[in-house]
Amino acid sequence: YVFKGSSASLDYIVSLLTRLQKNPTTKLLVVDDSKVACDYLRHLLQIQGYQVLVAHDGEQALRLLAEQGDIRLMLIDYAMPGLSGHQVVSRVRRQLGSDRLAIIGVSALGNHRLSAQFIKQGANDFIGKPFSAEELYCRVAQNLKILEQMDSIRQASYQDFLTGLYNRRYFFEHALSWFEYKTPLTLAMLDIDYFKHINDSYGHHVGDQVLKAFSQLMKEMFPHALLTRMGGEEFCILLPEPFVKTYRHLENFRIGLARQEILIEQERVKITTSIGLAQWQPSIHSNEQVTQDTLEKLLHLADQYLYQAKARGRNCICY
Ligand code: GH3
Ligand code: MG
Ligand code: MG
Ligand code: MG
Repeated sequence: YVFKGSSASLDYIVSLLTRLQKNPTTKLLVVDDSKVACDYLRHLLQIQGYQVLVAHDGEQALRLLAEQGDIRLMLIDYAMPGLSGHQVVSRVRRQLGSDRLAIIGVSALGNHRLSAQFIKQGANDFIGKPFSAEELYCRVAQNLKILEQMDSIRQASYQDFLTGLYNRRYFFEHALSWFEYKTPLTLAMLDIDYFKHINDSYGHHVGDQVLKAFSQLMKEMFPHALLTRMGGEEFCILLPEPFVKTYRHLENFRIGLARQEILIEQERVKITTSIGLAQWQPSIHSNEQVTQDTLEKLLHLADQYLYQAKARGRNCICY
């Protein structure tokens, strides 16, 4: 109905529908004490397919940002009763970096101190009033595109390129958040046995394919775990499950792996894995602080058990 009676070209409609299909809920927040200004911005942005929320003062804007969690861009006026646009930006930036939320300051054109101050407080961009719809669209689209690029860079920096699993960096930045749910956790360290032989016998690139196949098997067996390639042929499984349950799954995984042949370019490759298993129990009585040290200790313990599993002859689990 947006297009009824308008002269939007077919190209425009197709590009809009494509964008809606790709990204149906890019949420924007418009903050302005003037209802007329809010309605105008909302109208302009909605016909571009964005989902638009509105706040009439700074406090309401801060509340919406906290509640919604997935607002990608905020357009914010400078002069408002209560918190000024600058103050809101400065507060928001204590929580959300410019790689998570784009902020465009809006104010009367010609006052360069206002625009500079917006940027100094952490806004990504600035638009002077009055602005054309075209300028608004360009700036919004450009800032959203930069966020998307940031997202893909972040994702790439957290992913292991060969296997698609998480890498060490992701593990050490995020594993601790798994301790917040106050449920028992089990952590397993896995190391493929005699992997050097695989490389020596079949070549390094078959070795790579084996690592990929091994990772795929882990994903299928442990869809709810945090799966990390810690390095080389060493992997970590973190699961919010009690020890006994994880142990059973790991035993099935280990036995299944040893039985099967991985088919890679006419080669039938057999591998086994050694596993060290450690558990963490949330303390019910004390208000124990979970720190990086908690994680390091758990890893160290699992590592020691892995070492034992190797010493015991490999293809087994120690705990
Ligand atoms: P163990 O049973 O004691 O673990 O013996 P291992 O041969 O698996 O252990 P070692 O640590 O001696 O060798 C690991 C090998 O893994 C050496 C290295 O060349 C190989 N490797 C590490 N990363 C990769 C990789 O990305 N691709 C391939 N193809 N091989 C890798
Ligand atoms: Mg105002
Ligand atoms: Mg090994
Ligand atoms: Mg190793």
